[in-house]
Amino acid sequence: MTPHTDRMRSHPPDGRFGGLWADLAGIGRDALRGGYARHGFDDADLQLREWFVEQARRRGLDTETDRNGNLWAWWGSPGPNAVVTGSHLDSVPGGGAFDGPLGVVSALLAVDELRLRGVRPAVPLALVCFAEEEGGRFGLPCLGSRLLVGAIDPDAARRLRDGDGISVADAMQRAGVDPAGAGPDPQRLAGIGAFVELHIEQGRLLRAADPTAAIGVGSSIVAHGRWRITVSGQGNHAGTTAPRDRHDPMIPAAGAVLAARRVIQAHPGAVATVGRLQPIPGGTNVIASSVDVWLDVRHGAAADTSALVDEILHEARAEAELEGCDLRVHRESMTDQVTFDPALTMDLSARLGAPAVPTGAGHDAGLLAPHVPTAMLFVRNPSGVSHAPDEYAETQDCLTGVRALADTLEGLLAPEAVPR
Ligand code: HGY
Ligand code: MN
Ligand code: MN
Repeated sequence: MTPHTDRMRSHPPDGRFGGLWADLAGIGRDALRGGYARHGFDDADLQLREWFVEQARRRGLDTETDRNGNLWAWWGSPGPNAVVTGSHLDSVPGGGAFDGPLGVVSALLAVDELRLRGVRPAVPLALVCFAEEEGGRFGLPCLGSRLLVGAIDPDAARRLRDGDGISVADAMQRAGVDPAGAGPDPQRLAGIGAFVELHIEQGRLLRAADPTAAIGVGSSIVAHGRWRITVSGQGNHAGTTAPRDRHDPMIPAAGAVLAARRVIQAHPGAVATVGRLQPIPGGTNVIASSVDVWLDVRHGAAADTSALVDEILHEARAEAELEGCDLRVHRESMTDQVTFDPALTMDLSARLGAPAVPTGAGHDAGLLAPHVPTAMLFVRNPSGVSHAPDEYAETQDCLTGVRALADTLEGLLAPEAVPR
């Protein structure tokens, strides 16, 4: 395999990246928040899926939607030791353009690149778009990959509802996927020989590792989870209720927000966030009767994350006690720490001349990693900002990412790479 940099000269940067990127630019724009609102099985997602199927068709790839609503495109008939690459098409509310779609566009262009190089895969190559990775609609991240690997009870998944009360089952049905069939897909999982997800980097660890690196290789994902805290008090009039007569659930809610910050300042490397808070009834001149607060906490392994949550809840409960409010907690998701395949990671880091870096962002690759040899490639994100409209990667770096992905896939597709 010639060094990665030489290969970049073998095929000059092409405009197809710009063309595919332009196809997506107008789909699912979030008029209220800026950026994008593309959520599992909603209209924008269905439009993106149609686009992907058309792009796959143009490349002679056979597409299928699996029992969990994940979308696949095959070069070669599905079979054992398949090399799989892809990511997701959905976004967080008001999300950026790159988180997810960059991995899908790069996978399509990597197929083009492999064909330009005359690569004839020794095993099948599949592109995949996992369903509802962000959990932006139904509250559970990596819904499609969790179902695939059996990391969630299918009935519990079907019952999840969005803000309008639409269930996952209804949304899947509307998208043409029979919800009754959702659940673990051991045969499909067993057929995967390796999974590689290319993703825009989120955060600044790649820059810290090597400010000149356009590409990084994922080494691990920190444990991360989501908790819904419901505080109940006494709704009342904002103008006529004296402080001593108040049972205002917003006070313990505020306690949770401030405790999250205090706790992570005490634990280097930890992060805890309240980005979503929903008071009922939500009137300006009304003391709320209850409030839902969502906590996103990430640190070390699952036990470390849970210990931080306990600290935060301890402080919020103390505030609830003082305010005469009731506080209840529901854990919505927990994903333990994941280390990507060490041999694959080391090989890619050497082959691509790219530093191996950890990440605090969850990915479908994190769900597959315990089951199949899995790697991640990160494309430089100059600001590190993600989950926001100004998430950005330079086109040149994206093209370098396509070539790095093509190099990676070429190595995995070669006859000598196929385990006997
Ligand atoms: O939340 C995450 O880390 C991912 O973007 N789903
Ligand atoms: Mn994301
Ligand atoms: Mn993502």
